[in-house]
Amino acid sequence: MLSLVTKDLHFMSERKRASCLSQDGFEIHRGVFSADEIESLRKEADRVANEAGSACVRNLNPRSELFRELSNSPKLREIFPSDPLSTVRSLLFDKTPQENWPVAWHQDLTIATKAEISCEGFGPWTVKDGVPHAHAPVDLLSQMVTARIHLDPTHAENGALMVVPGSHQLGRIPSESISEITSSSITCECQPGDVLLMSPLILHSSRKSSIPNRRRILHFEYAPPNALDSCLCWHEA
Ligand SMILES: O=C(O)CCC(=O)C(=O)O
Repeated sequence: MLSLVTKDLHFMSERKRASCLSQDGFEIHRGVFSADEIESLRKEADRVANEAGSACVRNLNPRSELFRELSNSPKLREIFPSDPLSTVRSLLFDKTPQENWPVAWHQDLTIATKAEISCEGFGPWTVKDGVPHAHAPVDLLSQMVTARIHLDPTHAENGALMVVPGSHQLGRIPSESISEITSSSITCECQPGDVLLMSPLILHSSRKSSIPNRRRILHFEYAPPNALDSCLCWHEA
């Protein structure tokens, strides 16, 4: 089954066409935010990262009114495949020459909730920065969308995201099958103001930066209202 789909993935990535969120699991929107808008977002990102004392900051909602407004801004809403979607998790990734890390191939399989509550289909549970996270059913994850707003030029050399087009259609990918399909990966190079939309189920990774440039990215996850089982509440919604 997996090798049949893998053939399709190779076929899709060979075709030279603009990517499409539903088919490929990602799409890049160029120049969504202006240089002035990006400059104020960079200043806010630096303030938030300094205050948190970390290059990876979770739960931006209570930390920044600007980011809260941004996650619901008409410019972002306009590029979404469907509406309405609620922001359910937000992060800032600030790869700097001092704090610079590789990210192994993975799918985003967890969601952040207000409390750990036993609920069918959810788990195992972990706690990240004090917030309960559960592995979520594929059916829920497939309704979610992530928007990554690029604040700096992001190339292969400074940790641009790599994705395997179409891999979001494979459900949960067993770890032993990952290496079979990463040969059809592509690198999503972006400029400040570009927005990458992706399914949390797409297989993705990033390399450690090999140049001393920053790579600030705002990462917002969205879900349709009422998509979450009623026994749980999103941490940020
Ligand atoms: O920003 C990156 O380099 C990777 C982040 C990531 O993999 C994730 O958000 O799951």
